[in-house]
Amino acid sequence: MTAPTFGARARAWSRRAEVRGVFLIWVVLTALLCLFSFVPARLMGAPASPTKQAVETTMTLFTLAASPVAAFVWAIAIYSLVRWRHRGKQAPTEDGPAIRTNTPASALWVVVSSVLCLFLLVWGFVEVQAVATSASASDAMVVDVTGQQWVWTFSYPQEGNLESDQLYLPVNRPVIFHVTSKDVIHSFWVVQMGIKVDANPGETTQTSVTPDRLGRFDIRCAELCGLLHADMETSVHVVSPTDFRSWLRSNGGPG
Ligand SMILES: [Cu+2]
Repeated sequence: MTAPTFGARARAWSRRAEVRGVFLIWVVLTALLCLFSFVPARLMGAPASPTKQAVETTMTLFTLAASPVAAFVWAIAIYSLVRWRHRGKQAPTEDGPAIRTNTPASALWVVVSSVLCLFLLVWGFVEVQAVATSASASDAMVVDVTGQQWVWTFSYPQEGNLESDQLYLPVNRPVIFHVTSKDVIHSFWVVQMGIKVDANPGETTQTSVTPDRLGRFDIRCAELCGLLHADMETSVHVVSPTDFRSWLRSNGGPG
């Protein structure tokens, strides 16, 4: 008698009830997760900078890549819980046979994990490199940001240290934020521009962005900082260069 061929063994394997059950749950869960993977990145509103665009693409892509993996683990767990649940009042008297090794399964798991990790790593490096360009731009505008319980203050060192509690920025010009705090730790978060950095007392942290859409966007504190933390928010107004100069002039800046 000859041993069954690989094809025959695969066909027999694919006809097993547990393989079909897990596969079915895996397909449904993967589809659901992929469907919802577009949602989280879009909850924060339309992007107002290339950085936020990159954040959205990355979040969506990473969720898509993780969906089949998560669904596979859940599919096995759900199938096992439903199909092989122990029923009856008595505790089960014996366990199933221990499976110590399954070389094809281990090999497949290692290969799939490695490929996924490598892809995420390379993608991450490329995107970080791409969004870091604002920080090295020669025409970048510097804005000093100070957090204190529970307000943000902005000052423009290149414009005679003009101070404001609203942030005004000219469109398409790179900005570098130097961020600090007067009291406790806050976190400077420009929601639709996809940047966030801690504001620490006695330290200066830095982040940068190039706003590329006109409009008014949200600035929030993203670090629990006391009683009125939830109210520690203000707006950033992205305006044309001409409007920016007239805003500077009307607020006592050099214009
Ligand atoms: Cu806060």
